[in-house]
Amino acid sequence: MSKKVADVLWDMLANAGVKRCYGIVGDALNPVIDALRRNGRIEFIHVRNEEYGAFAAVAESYLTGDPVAVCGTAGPGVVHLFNGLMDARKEGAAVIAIAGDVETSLIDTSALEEINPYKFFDTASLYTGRLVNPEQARAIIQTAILTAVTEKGPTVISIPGDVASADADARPTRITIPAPAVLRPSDADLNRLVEMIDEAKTVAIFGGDGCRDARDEVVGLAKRLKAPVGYAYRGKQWLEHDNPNAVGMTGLLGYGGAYDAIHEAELLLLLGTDFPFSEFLPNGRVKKVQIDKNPKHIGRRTAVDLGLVGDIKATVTALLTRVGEKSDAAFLEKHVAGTKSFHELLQHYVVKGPEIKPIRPEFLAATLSEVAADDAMFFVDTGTACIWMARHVNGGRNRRIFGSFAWASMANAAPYAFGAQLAYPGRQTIAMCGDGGFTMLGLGDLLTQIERKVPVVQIILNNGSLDFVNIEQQEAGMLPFGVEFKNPNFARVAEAMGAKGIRIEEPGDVREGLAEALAHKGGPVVVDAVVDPLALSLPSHSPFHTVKGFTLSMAKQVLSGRMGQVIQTVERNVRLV
Ligand SMILES: Cc1ncc(C[n+]2csc(CCOP(=O)(O)OP(=O)(O)O)c2C)c(N)n1
Repeated sequence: MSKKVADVLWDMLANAGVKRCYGIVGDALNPVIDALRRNGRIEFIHVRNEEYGAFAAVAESYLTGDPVAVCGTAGPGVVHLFNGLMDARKEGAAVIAIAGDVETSLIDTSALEEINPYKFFDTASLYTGRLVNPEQARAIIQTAILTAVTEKGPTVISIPGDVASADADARPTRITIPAPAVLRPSDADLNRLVEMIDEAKTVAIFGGDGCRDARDEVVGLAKRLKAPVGYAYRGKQWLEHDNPNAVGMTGLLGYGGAYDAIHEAELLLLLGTDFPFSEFLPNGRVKKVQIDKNPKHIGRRTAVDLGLVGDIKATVTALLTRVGEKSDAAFLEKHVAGTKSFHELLQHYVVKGPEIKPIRPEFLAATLSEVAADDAMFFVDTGTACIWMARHVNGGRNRRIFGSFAWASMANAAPYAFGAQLAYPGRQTIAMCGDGGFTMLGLGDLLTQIERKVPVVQIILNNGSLDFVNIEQQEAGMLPFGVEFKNPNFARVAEAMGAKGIRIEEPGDVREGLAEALAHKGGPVVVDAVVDPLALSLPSHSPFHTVKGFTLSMAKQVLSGRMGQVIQTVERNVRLV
């Protein structure tokens, strides 16, 4: 049988390192999937919702660095992919979407399930190609793959069924993937930076995911400059562990001395970070230098005094050959001490945890951090889980922590964990899910995990509410509205579906319940952790309007007869400070 266009597609994707394609089959996509079956080198992961597959692909690609494919059929199928593709765009994952398209004879006729792929994918996709003629195939597929891999983001190949099953052009379809280029700033800019460092009495560092391959270099620079190191969520896993200069995170989830360190330093080095909360970054007297391989990141969150385009490893390596050692450690010691006392404060609900019911999420997360393996992979849902993971789960050289930190979608953790487990079979994989998030997307595709017997542990923070929004509303001085719901017993639901279910209601059962979940190897586990819905959390540095808003909300609740809840909330949380 002669090669079809769809055969060329999977050949090229497999040659580029794609190992899996997540999605759902159907009409326009059928000839494409038939070719995947014939090809045999790429595993098809049949999910129950395309969005779940797209999130799984994001995690797989983020962790492995390889491109990963997803597919959805024309119209509704590709629409379901979209949220995951936005996540890939924001989190920087090479996801290639194979989008079913209507027959070429129907294009632009408002046919059933027709969607204009250029318009629809425009916001998410770095490149969208519509394959309407077999002769375009090599160029479109090549461009989609190389763009995804080198620019680290999603691309789309829209393919009508009739073109997929047409005979392929006979020309060769080899593809080569270049290793990442090394990017270093000019000597002039590096010298300017060295001057600024030499002039500054005190230096602080704030790093993000750009420090991924440069951990040792950044920690080495911090040691040399006696600089405290704060980090964005995406930098935590690289810069926190085994780093005596670590001072935690700033922002809404913040903890430690990071906020003070970056505001009190004479010079702040922003390394590989696009931290979006400008209000938590210093203005005024602090001089700022930003280094990033993506020039679009420079100066967009806060005005900087010097911007350098380069990858962090190459740039810091070059810097280390030029900067001298600073001798005064007082600034560093002050902020490390501040971090230590903040940490002690944070331990309040961890230490008291065994006696408090409903279970405090701080205690749950800290216990999880203790019982999890040194190379565990943690995934976190957008919601309060992000707070507890940031503050109470410790990273480690071989641990991974990943969330929808830049896109902030709900329901990301369970599919992330699924994709990660497929990429690293047998490695401990933990998703900390909101009950809103898990019921939004995780529950249906728990069936996929069960069928594949993947040992993913999903811990559901069963607080009966969209708690993060509950906090947001209170901080804005509103009355909580639209945030409560009723949950089933998730452990029993999981058991009925065929997974292992563990319900934890008693604080005394937390350690044992988590250990049992992590020891289960035969398939997925759902831990239904009934946690305190009133475990609200104010940011480490609460701007005045936040505290005022919170107080106002309390006042409104009192006036509306919710006094009991107010007393409970205040009573439970004021003990923290
Ligand atoms: C798809 C999506 N819808 C809505 C939001 C807005 N949002 C952010 S956090 C959150 C609440 C999450 O609730 P839940 O999953 O129950 O976790 P909790 O905060 O209670 O731990 C909502 C609604 C979002 N980020 N993503």
